[in-house]
Amino acid sequence: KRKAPSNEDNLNQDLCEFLIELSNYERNVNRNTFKYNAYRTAASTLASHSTRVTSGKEAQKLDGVGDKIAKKIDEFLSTGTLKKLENIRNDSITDSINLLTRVSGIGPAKAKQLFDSGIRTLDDLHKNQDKLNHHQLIGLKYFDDFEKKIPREEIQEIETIIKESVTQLDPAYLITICGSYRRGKNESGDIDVLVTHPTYVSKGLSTKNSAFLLKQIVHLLEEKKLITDTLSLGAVKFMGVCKFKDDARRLDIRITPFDQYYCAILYFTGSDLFNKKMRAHALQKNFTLNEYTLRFIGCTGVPGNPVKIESEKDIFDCIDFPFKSPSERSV
Ligand code: DCP
Ligand code: MG
Ligand code: MN
Repeated sequence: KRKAPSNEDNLNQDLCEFLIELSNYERNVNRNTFKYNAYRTAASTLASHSTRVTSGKEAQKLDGVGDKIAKKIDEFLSTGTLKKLENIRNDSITDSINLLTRVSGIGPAKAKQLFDSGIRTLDDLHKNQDKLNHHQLIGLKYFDDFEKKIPREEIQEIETIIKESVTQLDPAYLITICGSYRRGKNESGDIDVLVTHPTYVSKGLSTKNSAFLLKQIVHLLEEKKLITDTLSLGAVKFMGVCKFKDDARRLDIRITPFDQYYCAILYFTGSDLFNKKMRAHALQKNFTLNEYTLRFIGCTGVPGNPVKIESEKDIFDCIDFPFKSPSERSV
Protein backbone atom coordinates (compact mmCIF):
# COMPACT_ATOMS: atom_id res chain seq x y z
CA LYS A 1 0.00 0.00 0.00
CA ARG A 2 2.95 2.30 0.59
CA LYS A 3 4.77 3.55 -2.43
CA ALA A 4 8.22 5.09 -2.73
CA PRO A 5 8.16 8.75 -1.76
CA SER A 6 7.62 10.52 -5.05
CA ASN A 7 9.85 13.49 -5.31
CA GLU A 8 10.65 14.85 -8.76
CA ASP A 9 14.16 15.82 -7.79
CA ASN A 10 14.93 12.79 -5.70
CA LEU A 11 18.57 12.04 -6.46
CA ASN A 12 18.39 8.82 -4.47
CA GLN A 13 15.31 7.35 -6.14
CA ASP A 14 16.89 3.93 -6.81
CA LEU A 15 18.01 3.59 -3.19
CA CYS A 16 14.56 4.62 -1.97
CA GLU A 17 12.92 2.05 -4.20
CA PHE A 18 14.91 -0.85 -2.85
CA LEU A 19 14.39 0.32 0.72
CA ILE A 20 10.63 0.55 0.17
CA GLU A 21 10.62 -2.92 -1.36
CA LEU A 22 12.40 -4.22 1.73
CA SER A 23 10.03 -2.33 4.03
CA ASN A 24 6.97 -3.83 2.36
CA TYR A 25 8.51 -7.26 2.65
CA GLU A 26 9.14 -6.77 6.37
CA ARG A 27 5.58 -5.61 6.97
CA ASN A 28 3.69 -7.97 4.69
CA VAL A 29 5.66 -11.18 4.89
CA ASN A 30 7.65 -11.03 8.14
CA ARG A 31 5.14 -8.86 9.99
CA ASN A 32 8.05 -6.94 11.48
CA THR A 33 6.73 -3.42 12.04
CA PHE A 34 9.99 -2.26 13.56
CA LYS A 35 12.01 -3.07 10.43
CA TYR A 36 9.17 -1.84 8.22
CA ASN A 37 9.37 1.57 9.87
CA ALA A 38 13.17 1.61 9.89
CA TYR A 39 13.37 1.07 6.12
CA ARG A 40 10.60 3.60 5.45
CA THR A 41 12.22 6.24 7.61
CA ALA A 42 15.56 5.75 5.87
CA ALA A 43 13.85 5.96 2.46
CA SER A 44 12.08 9.16 3.42
CA THR A 45 15.35 10.70 4.63
CA LEU A 46 17.16 9.77 1.41
CA ALA A 47 14.27 11.03 -0.72
CA SER A 48 14.50 14.51 0.73
CA HIS A 49 18.31 14.58 0.79
CA SER A 50 19.53 17.22 -1.64
CA THR A 51 22.59 15.36 -2.91
CA ARG A 52 23.29 11.93 -4.33
CA VAL A 53 24.50 9.56 -1.64
CA THR A 54 27.68 7.83 -2.77
CA SER A 55 28.41 5.46 0.11
CA GLY A 56 26.82 3.72 3.06
CA LYS A 57 29.12 5.63 5.36
CA GLU A 58 27.82 8.93 4.01
CA ALA A 59 24.21 7.74 4.33
CA GLN A 60 24.77 6.67 7.92
CA LYS A 61 25.40 10.26 8.91
CA LEU A 62 21.78 11.05 8.06
CA ASP A 63 18.74 10.79 10.32
CA GLY A 64 17.32 7.30 10.53
CA VAL A 65 20.03 5.43 8.62
CA GLY A 66 21.76 2.80 10.73
CA ASP A 67 24.73 0.56 10.04
CA LYS A 68 22.70 -2.34 8.60
CA ILE A 69 20.99 -0.12 6.05
CA ALA A 70 24.34 1.56 5.31
CA LYS A 71 25.80 -1.87 4.43
CA LYS A 72 22.91 -2.53 2.07
CA ILE A 73 23.44 0.82 0.40
CA ASP A 74 27.11 -0.07 -0.16
CA GLU A 75 26.17 -3.43 -1.66
CA PHE A 76 23.58 -1.80 -3.89
CA LEU A 77 25.93 0.95 -5.04
CA SER A 78 28.73 -1.48 -5.91
CA THR A 79 26.70 -4.35 -7.42
CA GLY A 80 23.54 -2.61 -8.62
CA THR A 81 21.41 -5.03 -6.65
CA LEU A 82 21.00 -6.76 -3.28
CA LYS A 83 21.28 -10.46 -2.54
CA LYS A 84 18.55 -10.19 0.08
CA LEU A 85 16.24 -8.55 -2.44
CA GLU A 86 16.91 -11.24 -5.04
CA ASN A 87 16.04 -13.93 -2.51
CA ILE A 88 12.86 -12.12 -1.52
CA ARG A 89 11.82 -11.76 -5.14
CA ASN A 90 12.42 -15.45 -5.80
CA ASP A 91 10.36 -16.53 -2.82
CA SER A 92 6.87 -17.43 -4.08
CA ILE A 93 5.22 -16.29 -0.86
CA THR A 94 6.25 -12.65 -1.45
CA ASP A 95 4.12 -12.00 -4.52
CA SER A 96 1.04 -13.67 -3.07
CA ILE A 97 1.21 -11.89 0.28
CA ASN A 98 1.95 -8.56 -1.40
CA LEU A 99 -1.12 -9.03 -3.59
CA LEU A 100 -3.45 -10.21 -0.83
CA THR A 101 -2.53 -7.31 1.48
CA ARG A 102 -3.56 -4.89 -1.26
CA VAL A 103 -7.18 -5.84 -0.51
CA SER A 104 -8.62 -3.34 1.98
CA GLY A 105 -9.10 -5.09 5.30
CA ILE A 106 -6.56 -7.84 4.68
CA GLY A 107 -3.49 -7.28 6.81
CA PRO A 108 -0.27 -9.28 6.84
CA ALA A 109 -1.52 -11.81 9.40
CA LYS A 110 -4.74 -12.53 7.51
CA ALA A 111 -2.81 -12.73 4.24
CA LYS A 112 -0.45 -15.33 5.71
CA GLN A 113 -3.41 -17.32 6.98
CA LEU A 114 -5.04 -17.21 3.54
CA PHE A 115 -1.73 -18.16 1.89
CA ASP A 116 -1.40 -21.15 4.22
CA SER A 117 -4.85 -22.32 3.18
CA GLY A 118 -3.74 -22.29 -0.44
CA ILE A 119 -5.04 -18.90 -1.56
CA ARG A 120 -2.72 -17.09 -3.97
CA THR A 121 -4.77 -14.85 -6.28
CA LEU A 122 -7.81 -12.56 -6.34
CA ASP A 123 -9.56 -15.35 -8.21
CA ASP A 124 -8.88 -17.66 -5.28
CA LEU A 125 -10.36 -15.01 -2.98
CA HIS A 126 -13.52 -14.77 -5.08
CA LYS A 127 -13.93 -18.52 -4.72
CA ASN A 128 -13.34 -18.42 -0.96
CA GLN A 129 -15.52 -15.53 0.12
CA ASP A 130 -16.60 -17.47 3.20
CA LYS A 131 -13.08 -16.87 4.56
CA LEU A 132 -13.51 -13.06 4.41
CA ASN A 133 -15.25 -10.64 6.75
CA HIS A 134 -17.51 -7.78 5.69
CA HIS A 135 -14.68 -5.25 5.31
CA GLN A 136 -12.54 -7.67 3.28
CA LEU A 137 -15.47 -8.55 1.00
CA ILE A 138 -15.97 -4.87 0.21
CA GLY A 139 -12.22 -4.51 -0.30
CA LEU A 140 -12.35 -7.34 -2.82
CA LYS A 141 -15.43 -5.94 -4.53
CA TYR A 142 -13.79 -2.54 -5.06
CA PHE A 143 -10.25 -3.81 -5.51
CA ASP A 144 -9.62 -1.92 -8.76
CA ASP A 145 -11.33 1.28 -7.63
CA PHE A 146 -9.41 1.42 -4.34
CA GLU A 147 -6.09 1.08 -6.17
CA LYS A 148 -6.81 4.29 -8.03
CA LYS A 149 -5.63 7.58 -6.59
CA ILE A 150 -8.26 10.29 -6.07
CA PRO A 151 -7.63 13.54 -7.96
CA ARG A 152 -7.59 16.65 -5.79
CA GLU A 153 -10.45 18.23 -7.79
CA GLU A 154 -12.73 15.30 -7.01
CA ILE A 155 -11.97 15.59 -3.29
CA GLN A 156 -12.77 19.31 -3.51
CA GLU A 157 -16.19 18.49 -4.93
CA ILE A 158 -16.84 15.84 -2.30
CA GLU A 159 -15.73 18.32 0.35
CA THR A 160 -18.40 20.75 -0.83
CA ILE A 161 -21.13 18.11 -0.68
CA ILE A 162 -20.10 16.97 2.80
CA LYS A 163 -19.92 20.54 4.12
CA GLU A 164 -23.30 21.47 2.64
CA SER A 165 -24.93 18.33 4.00
CA VAL A 166 -23.50 18.40 7.50
CA THR A 167 -24.14 22.10 8.01
CA GLN A 168 -27.78 21.33 7.22
CA LEU A 169 -27.81 19.33 10.43
CA ASP A 170 -26.19 22.21 12.29
CA PRO A 171 -24.36 25.17 10.73
CA ALA A 172 -21.84 25.24 13.58
CA TYR A 173 -20.17 22.00 12.55
CA LEU A 174 -16.54 22.47 11.49
CA ILE A 175 -15.37 20.15 8.75
CA THR A 176 -11.79 19.77 7.57
CA ILE A 177 -10.45 17.34 5.01
CA CYS A 178 -7.13 16.16 6.41
CA GLY A 179 -4.65 13.47 5.31
CA SER A 180 -2.60 13.88 2.16
CA TYR A 181 -5.20 16.31 0.77
CA ARG A 182 -4.48 18.83 3.52
CA ARG A 183 -0.78 18.32 2.88
CA GLY A 184 -1.49 19.70 -0.58
CA LYS A 185 -1.05 16.49 -2.59
CA ASN A 186 -2.50 16.45 -6.10
CA GLU A 187 -3.95 13.00 -5.51
CA SER A 188 -4.80 10.96 -2.46
CA GLY A 189 -5.36 7.36 -1.49
CA ASP A 190 -8.55 8.12 0.41
CA ILE A 191 -10.55 10.99 1.88
CA ASP A 192 -10.00 11.83 5.55
CA VAL A 193 -12.71 13.99 7.08
CA LEU A 194 -12.44 15.54 10.53
CA VAL A 195 -15.60 16.85 12.17
CA THR A 196 -16.02 18.90 15.32
CA HIS A 197 -18.52 21.25 16.88
CA PRO A 198 -17.80 24.19 19.23
CA THR A 199 -20.28 23.04 21.85
CA TYR A 200 -19.00 19.48 21.98
CA VAL A 201 -16.18 19.31 24.48
CA SER A 202 -14.49 16.23 25.89
CA LYS A 203 -16.09 16.64 29.32
CA GLY A 204 -19.64 16.73 28.02
CA LEU A 205 -19.14 14.42 25.08
CA SER A 206 -19.81 10.88 26.18
CA THR A 207 -18.94 8.00 23.88
CA LYS A 208 -22.64 7.49 23.36
CA ASN A 209 -23.03 11.13 22.44
CA SER A 210 -20.32 11.18 19.79
CA ALA A 211 -21.46 7.84 18.39
CA PHE A 212 -24.91 9.34 17.92
CA LEU A 213 -23.59 12.42 16.12
CA LEU A 214 -21.33 10.38 13.87
CA LYS A 215 -24.16 8.03 13.00
CA GLN A 216 -26.39 10.97 12.18
CA ILE A 217 -23.78 12.34 9.77
CA VAL A 218 -23.22 8.97 8.13
CA HIS A 219 -26.95 8.38 7.68
CA LEU A 220 -27.37 11.78 6.09
CA LEU A 221 -24.55 11.13 3.63
CA GLU A 222 -26.12 7.78 2.82
CA GLU A 223 -29.41 9.52 2.09
CA LYS A 224 -27.55 11.93 -0.17
CA LYS A 225 -26.23 8.84 -2.00
CA LEU A 226 -22.64 9.82 -1.29
CA ILE A 227 -21.83 6.98 1.14
CA THR A 228 -22.44 3.56 -0.40
CA ASP A 229 -20.91 1.13 2.11
CA THR A 230 -19.80 1.00 5.72
CA LEU A 231 -16.65 -0.89 6.64
CA SER A 232 -16.84 0.01 10.31
CA LEU A 233 -18.66 2.55 12.44
CA GLY A 234 -17.48 3.22 15.99
CA ALA A 235 -17.97 6.00 18.51
CA VAL A 236 -15.38 8.33 16.99
CA LYS A 237 -14.52 6.84 13.61
CA PHE A 238 -16.35 5.81 10.46
CA MET A 239 -14.59 3.85 7.75
CA GLY A 240 -16.46 3.36 4.53
CA VAL A 241 -16.96 3.94 0.87
CA CYS A 242 -18.32 6.90 -1.06
CA LYS A 243 -19.12 7.32 -4.70
CA PHE A 244 -19.34 10.67 -6.42
CA LYS A 245 -18.15 10.08 -9.99
CA ASP A 246 -17.31 6.71 -11.54
CA ASP A 247 -15.04 5.22 -8.93
CA ALA A 248 -15.78 4.09 -5.42
CA ARG A 249 -13.54 5.91 -2.94
CA ARG A 250 -12.40 5.09 0.57
CA LEU A 251 -13.81 7.61 3.04
CA ASP A 252 -12.78 8.00 6.68
CA ILE A 253 -14.66 10.29 9.06
CA ARG A 254 -13.46 11.12 12.58
CA ILE A 255 -15.37 13.16 15.11
CA THR A 256 -13.48 15.02 17.81
CA PRO A 257 -14.43 17.14 20.82
CA PHE A 258 -13.71 20.80 20.21
CA ASP A 259 -11.05 21.05 22.93
CA GLN A 260 -9.10 18.24 21.25
CA TYR A 261 -9.53 19.61 17.74
CA TYR A 262 -5.95 20.76 17.16
CA CYS A 263 -4.35 17.55 18.36
CA ALA A 264 -6.82 15.67 16.17
CA ILE A 265 -6.16 17.81 13.10
CA LEU A 266 -2.40 17.50 13.58
CA TYR A 267 -2.66 13.72 13.86
CA PHE A 268 -5.09 13.30 10.97
CA THR A 269 -3.01 15.52 8.66
CA GLY A 270 0.04 13.31 9.11
CA SER A 271 2.01 12.01 7.48
CA ASP A 272 2.27 8.97 9.71
CA LEU A 273 6.07 9.21 9.64
CA PHE A 274 5.86 12.90 10.51
CA ASN A 275 3.60 12.03 13.46
CA LYS A 276 6.13 9.47 14.65
CA LYS A 277 8.95 12.02 14.47
CA MET A 278 6.95 14.67 16.27
CA ARG A 279 5.79 12.30 19.01
CA ALA A 280 9.35 11.09 19.56
CA HIS A 281 10.47 14.71 19.83
CA ALA A 282 7.68 15.43 22.32
CA LEU A 283 8.84 12.55 24.50
CA GLN A 284 12.36 13.96 24.54
CA LYS A 285 10.85 17.12 25.96
CA ASN A 286 8.89 15.11 28.53
CA PHE A 287 5.56 15.49 26.78
CA THR A 288 3.23 12.83 25.53
CA LEU A 289 1.38 13.70 22.33
CA ASN A 290 -1.43 11.78 20.66
CA GLU A 291 -4.55 12.46 18.59
CA TYR A 292 -6.40 13.67 21.70
CA THR A 293 -4.05 15.70 23.87
CA LEU A 294 -0.61 17.01 24.67
CA ARG A 295 0.37 16.34 28.27
CA PHE A 296 3.46 17.03 30.35
CA ILE A 297 5.07 14.03 31.98
CA GLY A 298 6.33 15.04 35.42
CA CYS A 299 9.08 13.39 37.45
CA THR A 300 6.57 10.77 38.57
CA GLY A 301 6.36 9.57 34.96
CA VAL A 302 2.62 10.04 34.96
CA PRO A 303 1.18 12.41 32.33
CA GLY A 304 -0.55 15.44 33.82
CA ASN A 305 -3.61 17.35 32.62
CA PRO A 306 -3.87 18.24 28.92
CA VAL A 307 -2.07 21.45 27.94
CA LYS A 308 -4.49 24.11 26.72
CA ILE A 309 -4.02 24.23 22.95
CA GLU A 310 -5.56 26.91 20.74
CA SER A 311 -3.88 26.27 17.42
CA GLU A 312 -1.74 23.68 15.69
CA LYS A 313 1.21 25.98 16.21
CA ASP A 314 0.67 25.88 19.99
CA ILE A 315 1.56 22.19 19.90
CA PHE A 316 4.81 22.81 18.01
CA ASP A 317 5.74 25.72 20.29
CA CYS A 318 5.02 23.79 23.45
CA ILE A 319 7.49 21.03 22.59
CA ASP A 320 9.94 23.39 20.91
CA PHE A 321 9.60 21.77 17.50
CA PRO A 322 10.03 24.06 14.47
CA PHE A 323 6.63 24.75 12.94
CA LYS A 324 5.87 22.95 9.69
CA SER A 325 2.95 23.90 7.48
CA PRO A 326 0.88 20.91 6.31
CA SER A 327 2.66 20.76 2.94
CA GLU A 328 5.97 20.40 4.78
CA ARG A 329 4.76 17.36 6.71
CA SER A 330 4.94 14.80 3.91
CA VAL A 331 8.11 13.21 5.19
N1 DCP B 1 -2.08 8.11 10.68
C1 DCP B 1 -1.02 7.85 11.55
N2 DCP B 1 -0.58 6.57 11.73
C2 DCP B 1 -1.15 5.55 11.06
C3 DCP B 1 -2.21 5.80 10.17
C4 DCP B 1 -2.66 7.10 10.00
O1 DCP B 1 -0.49 8.78 12.16
N3 DCP B 1 -0.70 4.31 11.24
C5 DCP B 1 -2.52 9.50 10.47
C6 DCP B 1 -1.53 10.23 9.60
C7 DCP B 1 -2.13 10.13 8.25
C8 DCP B 1 -3.62 10.25 8.56
O2 DCP B 1 -3.77 9.53 9.80
O3 DCP B 1 -1.70 11.17 7.39
C9 DCP B 1 -4.52 9.70 7.49
O4 DCP B 1 -4.16 8.36 7.21
P1 DCP B 1 -4.14 7.82 5.72
O5 DCP B 1 -3.82 6.38 5.81
O6 DCP B 1 -5.39 8.20 5.03
O7 DCP B 1 -2.83 8.51 5.07
P2 DCP B 1 -2.67 9.81 4.16
O8 DCP B 1 -3.94 10.57 4.01
O9 DCP B 1 -1.50 10.54 4.72
O10 DCP B 1 -2.21 9.25 2.74
P3 DCP B 1 -3.16 8.66 1.57
O11 DCP B 1 -3.13 9.62 0.44
O12 DCP B 1 -2.52 7.35 1.21
O13 DCP B 1 -4.54 8.47 2.15
MG1 MG C 1 -5.70 9.62 3.49
MN1 MN D 1 -7.48 7.53 5.70
